[in-house]
Amino acid sequence: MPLAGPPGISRRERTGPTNSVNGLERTFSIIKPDATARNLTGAVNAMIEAAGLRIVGQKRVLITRAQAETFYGVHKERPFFGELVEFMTSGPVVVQVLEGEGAIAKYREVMGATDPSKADANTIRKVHAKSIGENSVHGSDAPETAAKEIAQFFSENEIVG
Ligand code: RTP
Ligand code: MG
Repeated sequence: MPLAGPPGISRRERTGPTNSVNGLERTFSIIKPDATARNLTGAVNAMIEAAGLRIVGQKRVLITRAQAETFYGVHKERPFFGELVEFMTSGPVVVQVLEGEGAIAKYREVMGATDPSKADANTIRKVHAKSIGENSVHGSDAPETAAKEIAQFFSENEIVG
């Protein structure tokens, strides 16, 4: 079957830098080192999938200091920045692309508040997080950041919707 759009042009070029494909939104997720250390990847993924989000890209990696500093660059003047970079590079993480209707807001809901003591019942952070710093998961907060964060860690052929 012929591909839609002009030949020789990739899907990313046809659609532009977007986090929305076929009407479905994509968000970027990280299962953080405190969760991988406690063997919780499957438990977190079960909560993601139960909420109706589809894991369309996933890999377990060690992120470098430079990657962590870029990723959390918006927080570089905050007092917790050094600790945050230390923590995010302290062990394996699982980076993910999640897809679904309203995926960004839905995943923020599934994650719960940044501080687990303030998170709603049955959220990932309420159930699994250790503290505000070691809070088990990251999720993008807006379409622009989702597109940027996905592109930092995934190439187009690693995302299969
Ligand atoms: P994330 O970016 O990781 O999804 O978390 P978030 O949007 O809920 O929170 P954000 O304000 O973006 O903060 C980023 C991460 O920095 C750590 N943090 N530590 N010690 C502290 O007071 C403090 N505040 C924030 C957390 O790991 C938070 O997820
Ligand atoms: Mg954030």
